[in-house]
Amino acid sequence: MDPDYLPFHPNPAKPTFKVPAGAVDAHCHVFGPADTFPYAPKRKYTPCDASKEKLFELRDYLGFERNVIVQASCHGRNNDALVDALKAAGELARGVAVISPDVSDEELKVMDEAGVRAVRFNFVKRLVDATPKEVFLGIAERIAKLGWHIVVYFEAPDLEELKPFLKQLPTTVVIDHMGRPDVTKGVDHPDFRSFVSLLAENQNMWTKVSCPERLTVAGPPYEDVIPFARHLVESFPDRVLWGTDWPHPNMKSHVPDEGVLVDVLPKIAPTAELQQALLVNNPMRLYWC
Ligand code: 0GY
Repeated sequence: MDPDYLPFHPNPAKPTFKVPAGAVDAHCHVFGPADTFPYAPKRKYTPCDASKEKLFELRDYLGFERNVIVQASCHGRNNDALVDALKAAGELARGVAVISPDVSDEELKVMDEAGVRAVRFNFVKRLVDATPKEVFLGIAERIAKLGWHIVVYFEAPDLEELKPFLKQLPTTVVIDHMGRPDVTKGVDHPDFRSFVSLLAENQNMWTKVSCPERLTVAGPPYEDVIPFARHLVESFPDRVLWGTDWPHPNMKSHVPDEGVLVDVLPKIAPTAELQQALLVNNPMRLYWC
């Protein structure tokens, strides 16, 4: 079973930027290994195995202390690989699961005890078949009672249609990868301004200023994505998160070097105060309180 995209970088560069003590990589994944944790039969892509051991090695190498591990679509609604990684990491990781509406209270309890603190609603059409919004709203009501929050993944063209739904969600809502803007349009384009307004008007909405490797047209070192992330960090310093996105599923243009990704950080969060909020205080408040 070969992966259908590029494997992750075998030996990333040591970043020049030193992340603050206690920094959190708030968006990363574990995949398989497939012989222990098989991929979902209905997955839209086959990843390369990316074990928890490799993830923790990368965490230490880059100077991070903690991870937020996000369930990706290739594992469907089976969170076993995620829960296994969370249990191995103990206090050093939290998780974002993908669940079905018929999940039992007992299953939720097991996930909560392992460190799951959120569910992910994925609207990216190339990754998942559509889930009716009422189903998501039902899940939202249930997980809100556990004190969990919601992570939402969609692409910029779907924002307007999704806005009424996003505003109905009863918890903190974290939007993956800045709502995936088209960076060729610039930060002043109505599409990105609409995304910024959503955050400005809804205090419960946060975003991850992550994934320059997916959003870039120019390629590394991702100068074309920096203005978008910096704008969000400076406008909403207390509601932004950052992650490596290791092992970068579905990357076809180039193999991202996590050392280069970390070196983007001082360009999007140019002061020590902004870096502390982005990398430590915000993720700790959301996932470790
Ligand atoms: C990411 C990116 C992607 C994949 C998934 O759930 C997933 O399969 O998240 C992507 O292809 O954009 O890391 O968020």
